[in-house]
Parts: sequence; C-alpha cells; structure tokens
Amino acid sequence: MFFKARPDVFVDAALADLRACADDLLERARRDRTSLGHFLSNATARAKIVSVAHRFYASELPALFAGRHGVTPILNLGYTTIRFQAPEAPETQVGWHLDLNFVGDASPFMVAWVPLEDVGAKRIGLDVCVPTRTLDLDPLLGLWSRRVSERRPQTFSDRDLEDLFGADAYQVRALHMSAGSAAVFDQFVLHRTQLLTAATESRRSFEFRMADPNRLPTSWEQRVGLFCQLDGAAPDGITFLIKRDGEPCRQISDTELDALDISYGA
Ligand SMILES: O=C(O)CCC(=O)C(=O)O
Repeated sequence: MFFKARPDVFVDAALADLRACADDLLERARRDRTSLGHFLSNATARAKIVSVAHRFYASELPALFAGRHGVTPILNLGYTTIRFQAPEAPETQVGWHLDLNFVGDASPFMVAWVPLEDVGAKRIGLDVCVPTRTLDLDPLLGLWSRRVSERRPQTFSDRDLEDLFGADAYQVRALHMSAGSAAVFDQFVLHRTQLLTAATESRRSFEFRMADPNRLPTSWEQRVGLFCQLDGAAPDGITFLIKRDGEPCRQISDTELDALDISYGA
C-alpha cells in the first residue's frame, strides 16, 4: 500500500491549464465525467490534452512514481479522468473501491487524485481508509475477485469494510485538500467520494493514472489503450502511444489520431 498527500503540485498557470482542459472536455462530453483519451482524436481538444501532459510531466508526480518504480511513467489517457461533483448529485458519488479495478494486478501503478478546487469543507473531496495497524488485504482481495468473476460492482459498503477488517483496524479520513494538491496512491488503497452532506459547492478533479511502460498490467493487453509520454524529439514535446489488443505499444501520429474512430474511456 502506498499513499502520499502532496501540497501545491499544480499552481497558478499549471492549475489554470488543468481547469481549462477540464471545462473543455466536460463540456464536449456533456457529462459529469470523462477522460483525456476519449477526445484524443479531436485536434482542438488534443492541444488542451498536450498542455495538461506537459503540466503533468513538469510536476513532481513522475518523480514520485520513478522514486518507487525506477522509471518515468507513461500516462494512461483512457484512465486519466476528469470529474465534476455537484453537492446535490449523490448518485454520482463513488463508494469504497480500489483502483485495482483499472489495473487487475500488482503491476507498477499510481493514481494522483487532484482537486481543482479546495475540497473537504464546502466541496466534496475524497475519503481514504487509513489502517491503524498492518491490514491483511487478502480477505478484501478475495471479495474483490469474487465481485469481478460474478460481474458485480467492485464497490464496498462500510459494513463490508467492518466485516473484512474489524472496526478498530482502520479510520475513515476525509482529505482536506487545496486546489492543485494531490493524493497519490497505488491500486491497493481503499477510497471513495467523500460523504459530506454539508457540501454547498461543486468541484472538478483530475485522476492521473500512471504505469511503467515496460511492465503494463496484463489486463491492458486485451483492450485498446492510449498513452502519452514526454519526448524531446516530438514537435510539441509529447508523444502519443497506442496499444491494440495483443500488440506492443507504438507511437501514433497526429494524422493517425485525427482518423481514430474510438469511443473509449469516457
Ligand atoms: O472523485 C471522486 O469522487 C472519486 C473518484 C474515484 O475514486 C474513482 O473514480 O476512482
């Protein structure tokens, strides 16, 4: 289990770029959530995605990943998501879950959850399950596997957590975070949309999902994946990559991206 809270990861112009991209893509999606990958074939949206990718690679997040896994990460764009959470929309809140849902195994992976507004008091943020002693995750992983094989939602109730760990083995911590800060964690940290009935304002947030380009999760073999990485040789400094079913990851040009017919990751 890996978890770190980092202040001021994106400030000023970087935060403004993230907000501009979030607003643009949420508007295009006409939904309260979407992903960077979903809009990669659109040249105007792509310019915003490139600016976000640069902000990501200029932040401390890649180094945090490299410090743990020894390599600069690629960003999975289909799984780099943007959410709008209104206080009056409890149905859009996500219950306790693991990002193992995106990964499926213990491959090197990190998510950085980044609110674009201050959260925790007036705006709904993130709750994290913090162990008070070393937690045996096996029962949770067993339940997770059963839910996957039974094709049931891989979310858990408070009761599930109590039954799995015992009520004194963990605390529920609501993260009070300022805009542009990050909660960075791996696929084994239980988290959920904060339960905050007193919320009065909405928030936008990003989830950057990072992986080791040389050790991608096995489950990513069986689907189309879109990624990006920093590339000094590319005209705008960012290369996009595509991975199709069973094939290795390869670079994809803007011309190919323009023609890409993919409804994916929203
Ligand atoms: O932003 C949120 O409220 C939680 C989203 C989340 O944890 C997820 O989609 O994995």
